[in-house]
Amino acid sequence: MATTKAIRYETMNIILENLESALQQGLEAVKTAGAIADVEKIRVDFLGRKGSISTNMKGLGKLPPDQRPAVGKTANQVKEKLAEAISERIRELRESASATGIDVTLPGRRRGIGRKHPITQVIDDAVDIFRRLGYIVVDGPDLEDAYHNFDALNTPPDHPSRDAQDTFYLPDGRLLRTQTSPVQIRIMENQKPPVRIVAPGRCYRRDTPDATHSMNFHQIEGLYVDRHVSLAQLKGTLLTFAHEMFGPDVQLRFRPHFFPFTEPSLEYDFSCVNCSGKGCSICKQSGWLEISGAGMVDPAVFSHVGYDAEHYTGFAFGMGIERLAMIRYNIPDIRLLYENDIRFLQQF
Ligand code: 2NM
Repeated sequence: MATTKAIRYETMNIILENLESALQQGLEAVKTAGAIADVEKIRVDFLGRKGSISTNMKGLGKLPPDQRPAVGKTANQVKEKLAEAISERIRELRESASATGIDVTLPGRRRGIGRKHPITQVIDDAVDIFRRLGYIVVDGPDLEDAYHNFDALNTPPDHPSRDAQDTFYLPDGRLLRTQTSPVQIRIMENQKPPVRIVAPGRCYRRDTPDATHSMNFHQIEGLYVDRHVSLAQLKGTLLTFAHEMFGPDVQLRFRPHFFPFTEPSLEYDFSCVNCSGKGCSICKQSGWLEISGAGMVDPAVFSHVGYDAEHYTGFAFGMGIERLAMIRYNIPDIRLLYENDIRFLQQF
């Protein structure tokens, strides 16, 4: 009889022990839970219909009637303690979330005002100047064919600029334009003179990058074709540009040069914007800044686009945008223009 009684109590004690250990496990889990979702999962695991408390209570009906109230009472206490710990932990997590995340009393975050990249500023200003002189802005593809980039520009098949060392080619023979002149060829193919256009845009050359060279740079090229267009008009146009861009005291000079697409060809310089021509470190004591090239369009170019070279003449010129930006803003290294360092860009 004594043995039976002992067994009777042992079953009850096992249930009570299980409840106690479920409580301890639950409290521990609640304490270490880092997110509200984790706490909700603990609630389901311990207090849910298939949770560990309910599972222990399944044995309640098998206990002798006199033991059931004590076990039921303990189970309810365990449930209450866990439920309270869960609510408390959720309240804590909510509070810390609003403390670290959303403080409605903080002032709003200021968004910095954006600005144009110096390259874009120079393109826009140059385009404005040429618009006022009557030029129309045109563009064309960066990916060109050899005909528009070289042949139509009277560049012979063995010219070094065509070499794969200097030009980026696709396997199919197309290439990344090395200048924006192919845009002007395309316009002349489709439009009779008079033509007065500027073509700003990206160009690509297979150069080794250094302080003054980039394999991806920007140009603006101009073209004016009509009856009686002269070299003197080219000079007046470039001088007007120099004055509009850098001020009324800038001087212009021409030096003889050669390009396949112009005859005569020339390179042109502006007097140093920094020292007014007296000589300084920026103009390497020469008083002059090399800008780019220009010339009278070669009759061979006109014949490629179907213009009658007996009736029409034209001038063309190029400008390196980065070069103009470096002069205007006194930038010592072309690579600064491509690094997108906000501390650099904020200065312009
Ligand atoms: C330059 C220098 C000299 C040029 C020539 C042409 C065209 F299409 F009319 F033949 N466009 N641009 C030219 C002439 C460009 O850049 C240094």
